[in-house]
Amino acid sequence: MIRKTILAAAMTFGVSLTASATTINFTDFSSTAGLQLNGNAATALDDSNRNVLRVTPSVGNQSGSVFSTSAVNLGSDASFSTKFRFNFNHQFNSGADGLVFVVQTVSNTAGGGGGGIGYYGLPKSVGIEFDNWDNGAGDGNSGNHVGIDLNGDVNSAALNTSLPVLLDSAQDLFAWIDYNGATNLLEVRLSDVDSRPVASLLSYGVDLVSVLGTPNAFVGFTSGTGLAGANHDVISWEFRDTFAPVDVPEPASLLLLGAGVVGLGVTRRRSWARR
Ligand SMILES: [Ca+2]
Ligand SMILES: [Ca+2]
Ligand SMILES: [Ca+2]
Repeated sequence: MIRKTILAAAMTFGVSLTASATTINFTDFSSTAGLQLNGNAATALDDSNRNVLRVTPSVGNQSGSVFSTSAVNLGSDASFSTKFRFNFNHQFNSGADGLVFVVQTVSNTAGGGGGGIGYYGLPKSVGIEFDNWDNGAGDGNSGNHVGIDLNGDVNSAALNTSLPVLLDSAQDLFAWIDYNGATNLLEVRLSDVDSRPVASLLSYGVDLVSVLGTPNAFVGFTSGTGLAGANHDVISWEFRDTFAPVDVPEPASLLLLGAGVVGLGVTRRRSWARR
């Protein structure tokens, strides 16, 4: 009995330290198992023959979203980390309206299209928008910006209008979004190469537990088009239900501690066996 308890405890502890916290991981979208596609969202083959998630196609007046079928439990402090690769292409009338990474708790539907980017009107939510159309003051008068939106309001709570990339470049772009519930800090990173930038593009303090009202959230993407449009494609996506930034190596001390705990379990087992 004692032996079993010690081993079980050691294994549980080791798993929690060394196993990945990944709960969603799509290297492509040849399968969308576990996802619900809403509105005009669909899978598609892009120009490079990749199976992508086309959250909205390059057609006017579209609204689409893709969310986890089941709510993900973010834990008591609502922490999460995610990374995705995306591409806006086949623009018409200069490309619009963008893509939003959304954590919402009420439903897994899409909001208003056009300048609403499929996010407008979603209550109890946070949206990180990649906006390629200038709708005026709420967009910082920019047609190439990243913003943090709350509770379905596309007038961003925080904006960066000096991006290192052009959203309408039709090139693959990479985004990293991390929320640390212990510090209440939401950080956004963006690059045109697959290498996580050291500096964040946006860093915003927000108590997500208060915004969401529950740690159980549908996570995914929304998009919209209006009189202008583009294919808004997500090419790959990883989501973790803890603060564990993707592409940041696990601290060596944690790995050593994990190994030590496993070693402890083995030692106890041997000493018990001798009796
Ligand atoms: Ca544009
Ligand atoms: Ca806009
Ligand atoms: Ca905007």
